[in-house]
Amino acid sequence: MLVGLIISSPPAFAKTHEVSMTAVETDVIIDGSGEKYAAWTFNGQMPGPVVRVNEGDTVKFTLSNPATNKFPHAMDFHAAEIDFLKNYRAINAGETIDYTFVAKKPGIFFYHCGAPPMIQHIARGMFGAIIVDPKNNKAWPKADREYVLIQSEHFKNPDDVQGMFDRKFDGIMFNGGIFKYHPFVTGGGKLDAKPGERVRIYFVNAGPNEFSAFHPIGEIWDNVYESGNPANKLTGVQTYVVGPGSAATFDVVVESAGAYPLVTHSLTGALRGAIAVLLASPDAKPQPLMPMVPWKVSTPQTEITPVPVQ
Ligand SMILES: [Cu+2]
Repeated sequence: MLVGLIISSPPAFAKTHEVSMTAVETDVIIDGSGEKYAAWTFNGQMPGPVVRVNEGDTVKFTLSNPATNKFPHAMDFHAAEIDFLKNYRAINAGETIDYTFVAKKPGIFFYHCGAPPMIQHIARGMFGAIIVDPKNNKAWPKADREYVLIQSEHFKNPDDVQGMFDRKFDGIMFNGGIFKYHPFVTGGGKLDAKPGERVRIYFVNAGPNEFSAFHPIGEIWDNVYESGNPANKLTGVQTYVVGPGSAATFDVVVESAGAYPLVTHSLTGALRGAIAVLLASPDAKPQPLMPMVPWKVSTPQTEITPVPVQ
């Protein structure tokens, strides 16, 4: 029995993470003009905070729905393998829920509110990413730089649930912003890298409906890892489809200095907001894992345009 006990014990390196989030119904800024959107969020930001653990770690999760909110909310972690009815149920304003899971499989996973109508809770901003780093860090090459990018649809009228069912989106966002990483757009930023660096993009498609055809203009993905699991390795990929509710990890080694727009090649999405420019320069500075949350508005403007200034 002693042997059994030892085998069933968690590995010595496994940690327990206490992760608390609060459902916050609040306005967020979604573009460089300072446009406000009546969002529903985790922790007041869209997307919610990035959760990062190691394969085998335990997550003790608590969701609070403050009494000041108007709607029920919930949390569904795609990295967990636990009972849906018990753990992912919606809680009313003024309630909390907690549950525990072990992140058994490495990868990049979606998390989202599942309160009905789920299509609206995701469209309004209740989504995010959890990275489960592989136990064996030699399972893939070391990345020199890492970013999280989450694609989602923007519906101008946050109460038009029928429009969401009818796929009538007005824009596609990366990390909760229209052209958020487009340096030619007022207030737009960029993703930095140095030539020769292996840049790892943890990519999540929050949907709620549209597929992403993720493509690096001027480059080829060195490797794509389905669901971000090193065991699911593809090589030399031009475009990789990530469906709503799915995720993948993309490695690109930028060969030379220049601009490499990362887009969904579903052009109705790219041209309505889903362009993130990876700018390769020898003096590139470090950036956070998910840059610019919340959006930093530099100069107010009345119109957003992706056309370069002459
Ligand atoms: Cu919700």
